[in-house]
Amino acid sequence: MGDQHSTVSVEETAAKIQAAAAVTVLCHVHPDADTMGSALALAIALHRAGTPVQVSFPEPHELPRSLELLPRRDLVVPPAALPDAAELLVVVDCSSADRLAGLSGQIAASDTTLVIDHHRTNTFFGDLHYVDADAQSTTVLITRVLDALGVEIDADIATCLYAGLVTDTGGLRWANPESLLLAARLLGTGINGAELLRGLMDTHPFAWLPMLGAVLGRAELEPAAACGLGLVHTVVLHTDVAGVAWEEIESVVDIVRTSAEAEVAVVLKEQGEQRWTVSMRSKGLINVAEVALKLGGGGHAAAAGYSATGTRDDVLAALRSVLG
Ligand SMILES: [Mn+2]
Repeated sequence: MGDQHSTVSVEETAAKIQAAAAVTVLCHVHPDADTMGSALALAIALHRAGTPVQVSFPEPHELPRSLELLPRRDLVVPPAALPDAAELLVVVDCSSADRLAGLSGQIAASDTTLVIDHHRTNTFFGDLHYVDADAQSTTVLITRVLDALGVEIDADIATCLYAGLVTDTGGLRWANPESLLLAARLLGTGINGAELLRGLMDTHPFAWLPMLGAVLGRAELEPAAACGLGLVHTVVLHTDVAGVAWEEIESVVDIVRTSAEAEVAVVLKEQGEQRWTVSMRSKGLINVAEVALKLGGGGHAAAAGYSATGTRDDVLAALRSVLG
């Protein structure tokens, strides 16, 4: 296990990748566009350079519909098809080993685990870490690595990088200057950014609408919670989600967080009998990554999450006590 002393520069990261005879790239469980875009961008570059490379992610090994927009998914293999041990394991967009779920055993089995991530709550669980919490997406970091490797950013790689960049910046809503400059550079390769963004962020099956109706109808506002800054929360029950993929459920919090009266928005998603995953968003006054850390999870200052057990009221009570 590494620690902060195992931090490496972008040049050292590129050199390590260049020296590897074969590379396995792992994404986090329930992959999103940032983890998969990062993995595929790196894999496409390595494949082109003649380095054997494969991408995988933990079970359930089912790619969200929106990520079918990404190129070269033939580089993605199911966990069972991975070698037992990789010479170089690159883990992208994962703040902790548990985000690899059933694939976390790959860390101990590989010669070297290189973690590339932008979560402030990263636990430095590998051997080498290129972690920069000021980067707004892991694809920003992958771009720096590809530049250090002298890789040409073609349309396929640009599509993967752009997918992670736009989704992790809320469709560039909170993009910083580095992100916007990167967006301009990637669009300059000729990719259709509007079509990609619509497919990734603004497209849902019809079943999303009745699910939203039920879930938003039970939203509650607690003006006194979160130090008086206001908390809005709702619950996604198992019975709401028939015919709706988990990625559709992930989008609920982005609607709940628009409530003007609440600094913090929370969605409790029922995973089983008294088992929940909790998504949190803040508007900037409360650091929800710190809240999530205290409750066993992690994330970013404005977007974080954790797992919890108990009744809905137990989970909300524990959350209120941390939020203040
Ligand atoms: Mn990310």
